[in-house]
Amino acid sequence: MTDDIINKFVDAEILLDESAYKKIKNYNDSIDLVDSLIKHITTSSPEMMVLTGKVVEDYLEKAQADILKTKYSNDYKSQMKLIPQDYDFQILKDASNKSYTNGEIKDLSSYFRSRYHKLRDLLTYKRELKDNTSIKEAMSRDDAVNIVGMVNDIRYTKNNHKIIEIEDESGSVTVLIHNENHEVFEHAERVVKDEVIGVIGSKKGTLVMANEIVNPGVPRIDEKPMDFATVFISDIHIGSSTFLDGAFKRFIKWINGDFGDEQQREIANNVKYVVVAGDIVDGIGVYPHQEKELTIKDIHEQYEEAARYFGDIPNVKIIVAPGNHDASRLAEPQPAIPEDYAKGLYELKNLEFVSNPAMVSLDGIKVLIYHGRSFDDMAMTVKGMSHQQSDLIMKELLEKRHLAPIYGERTPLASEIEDHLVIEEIPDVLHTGHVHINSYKRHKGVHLINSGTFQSQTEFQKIYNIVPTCAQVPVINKGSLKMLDFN
Ligand code: D5M
Ligand code: FE
Ligand code: ZN
Repeated sequence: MTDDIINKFVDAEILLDESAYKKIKNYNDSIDLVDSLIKHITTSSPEMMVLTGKVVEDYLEKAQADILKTKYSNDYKSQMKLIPQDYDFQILKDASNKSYTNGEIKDLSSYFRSRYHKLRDLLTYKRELKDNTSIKEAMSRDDAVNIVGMVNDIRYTKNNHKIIEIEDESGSVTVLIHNENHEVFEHAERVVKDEVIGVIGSKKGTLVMANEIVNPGVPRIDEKPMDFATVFISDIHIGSSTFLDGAFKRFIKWINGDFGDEQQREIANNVKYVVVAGDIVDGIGVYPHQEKELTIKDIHEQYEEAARYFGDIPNVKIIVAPGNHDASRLAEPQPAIPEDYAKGLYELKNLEFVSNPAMVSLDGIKVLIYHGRSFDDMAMTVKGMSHQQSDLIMKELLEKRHLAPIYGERTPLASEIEDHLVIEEIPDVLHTGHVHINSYKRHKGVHLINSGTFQSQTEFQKIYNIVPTCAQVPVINKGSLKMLDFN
């Protein structure tokens, strides 16, 4: 690719400076751009010897303006995206190549130590916990208690007070939360096993009476300017007999400017990125008797079919993370979908694969992508939480600064040397899927999005009374959420 760019200019007897080269290389469709640039230069300024970054920039700006003009003329058609866009795409965090173990037990202690230290560091930043001591030290003194620990047990007394057992490297202690202490008790009801919390209270014999439970939490973030649109989808389940191919085709037509009313086409025209948060295909052997519900029974074929669909979305950067139906190991963090399974998708030059979870930057907007397997555990464990309201779960995970706090339930977590599911950096957008039900909330400035599904209700979901919201696609258009319906 790199040599192709240079060779083409050499053939045309045009020299490139470094900034021009970088700008061209960073384009999604750089070879098309090279061809059109050479044609443009040889016709309009045949004497040009050195192509600078500024010329490339001006050329693209003019091209964009021409597109807008076309848009406002007679019809919209797909030509609006014929010119490649200038992406600023970066992968900020990806666990694909940072997974060192097969999830073997010997690494469990380093995994938990990593989790504890990362979260304790975040908690120690908090004003109210800056003087925290070890549990051992707190219990050897007689004054106020200010500690940070990982939750290893939660239960109730017979009088319905709450008991939370926490531990650090020095020891463990039993924390009692009185049920008449409403505010703290209510917080304690949301505490789950294996999360790391701060406890402020007083010593009472061998117990700690809690006055406050502290989460690592998130500060309010500033709104960033966004002059483009990003589309969020997940749970497409290509290969399943319940995959809504008609709706997905309409979605693709819309992105290409060929579907929808004027306002919807206007949004389509702004789309620069599509983020896919897992379950792109239905996979095989994911649940018992799945083959009865598959129209494509080979996982390679499912990805080839996916490549045909996504191949119809040119000039938009597509980012794909795996889910529990994809061809990646099940334990999280899940490495990116491997090339062996998805050759056709790997051939699409505007498509990028990342791990689950992963953090990417889209023109400076940080998007944390997580499929959402841990929502099953949260919905099962915490009163008031459900698949229907994944926004409440996302808010809670953000405050806990961990994507899958509960260890050893339905969410298989790989016991790596490092815990990759700690939310170390606050994203601008947290994008999840898995529950097949759309949700959206703004929490402290962070967009919390669940992108629903393109699969209608399955037999499995009927049993669990899960009613999916199908083919409804969230788009952040210039900073605000729009929902588009492709039913
Ligand atoms: O998940 C589709 C839906 O099914 C989603 O709402 C979660 C739910 N689901 C999936 N697996 C489980 C388990 N093991 N328990 C409870 N609920 C579950 P998908 O990942 O697309 O199959
Ligand atoms: Fe799914
Ligand atoms: Zn899923």
